[in-house]
Amino acid sequence: MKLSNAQKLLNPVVLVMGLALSGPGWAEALVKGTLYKDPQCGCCQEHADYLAAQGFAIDVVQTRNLAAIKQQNGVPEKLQGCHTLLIDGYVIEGHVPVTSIRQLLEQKPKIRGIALAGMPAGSPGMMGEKTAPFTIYEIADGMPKVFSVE
Ligand SMILES: [Cu+2]
Repeated sequence: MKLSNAQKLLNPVVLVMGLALSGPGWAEALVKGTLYKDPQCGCCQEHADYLAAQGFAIDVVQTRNLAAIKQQNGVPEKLQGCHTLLIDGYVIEGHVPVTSIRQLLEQKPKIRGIALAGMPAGSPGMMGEKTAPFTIYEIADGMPKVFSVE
């Protein structure tokens, strides 16, 4: 059941019925996550907004002790980005594009998570122009392996 924005505004009853009818399928489609960021970080918020626009339900938690969050979730220093996102028991570090996040959540590999280290220009939530493909690494024990390139 698809409604235009105008229809949603004009007819809230139809909208509520539509959600009720689509039931668990609709609820499952909503991916929930928690994003930890420093209160000063603007690009972190931009990434949270990008995820929300892609249909993720993200709780943004401001913290001045991000290092502790990264440590608790086993994010190695080399793979650290500016913020840390937790979804479904996985840690997603930095400005990772949703294609890779969806791939992670669908394939459910036995790793702790994935990371786009640093703050590459042009990545989701980051300003500037993309100058090279983004390499997303696995967060796992042993040598870092490439999870995806996009
Ligand atoms: Cu950032």
